[in-house]
Amino acid sequence: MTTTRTRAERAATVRAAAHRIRHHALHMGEVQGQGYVGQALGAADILAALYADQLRFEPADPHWEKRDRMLLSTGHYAIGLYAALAEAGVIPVEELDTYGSDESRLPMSGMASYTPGMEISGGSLGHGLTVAVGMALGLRHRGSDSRVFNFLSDGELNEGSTWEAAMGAASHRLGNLTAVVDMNALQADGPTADVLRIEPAEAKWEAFGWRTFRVDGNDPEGLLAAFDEIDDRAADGPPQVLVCDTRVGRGVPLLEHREKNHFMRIDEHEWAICREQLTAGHDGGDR
Ligand SMILES: Cc1ncc(C[n+]2csc(CCOP(=O)(O)OP(=O)(O)O)c2C)c(N)n1
Ligand SMILES: [Mg+2]
Repeated sequence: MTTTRTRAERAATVRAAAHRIRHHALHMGEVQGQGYVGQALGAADILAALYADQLRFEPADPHWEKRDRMLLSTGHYAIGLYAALAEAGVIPVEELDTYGSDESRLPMSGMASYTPGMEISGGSLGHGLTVAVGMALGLRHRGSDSRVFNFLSDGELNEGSTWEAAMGAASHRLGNLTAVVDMNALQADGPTADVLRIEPAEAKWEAFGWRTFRVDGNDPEGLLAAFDEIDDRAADGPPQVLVCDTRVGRGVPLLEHREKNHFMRIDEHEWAICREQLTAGHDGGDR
């Protein structure tokens, strides 16, 4: 990204955006009384780095041809993406009140056909990277310099289709494709390490021909440092992956330390505590 702002200044913007994304996610969780709040909190810094710093898009025109494509393959993370899209001006903040209700454009798992900013319909895991490969190839054939990002989870690295797509991307030298993996060490049935071990993850991506980075996914400055190395819009290099270690529930200690944190049920009285803890933990920095 060409900018005269220092990385520290950009990181401050990302940190502030991530904080608002977390508040939006808590709000949507409260509307439903439950949900994948922990994932949204954990991924907020990554989503903020993407939408507040990396992605090229027009908030008023989600189908703008020259946009970068951000594919959320983990449908259940939609709550986090809606929060980021609201922060980015693609979805009106007031519309978050409708999250998960009938007739809403913001169902619990986003729909490409009617959710603004949602490039693919999620739900069935392990398909995002396959679609991203096709999109990246298609954009390159058209001479476009748009980039394709695929946000995927560590649980999705258990899917064979992810690795078929990884091979395809390297074979076609899709340098315009970046995978961003939320390594929160968790999946539906428990810790990823216990369900199906995928470490050492970097070695696997490298073996599949990807240029690989690994950072603390809750550290905006580190995220931007990695994204700066990745960003060259070179459509003919190896595909690149950023493996991000994150913590479920990040920013809200009550949720960070909760057992059964894949799909959280949060008591009515706890939402206010969550909001207070989130606000108390923020350093107050802003754009
Ligand atoms: C193909 C497929 N298999 C199973 C599921 C059911 N499922 C929904 S979320 C989830 C956990 C996937 O791991 P991850 O995304 O890492 O979980 P999280 O970090 O959100 O706890 C599973 C198995 C699914 N949606 N799609
Ligand atoms: Mg996970």
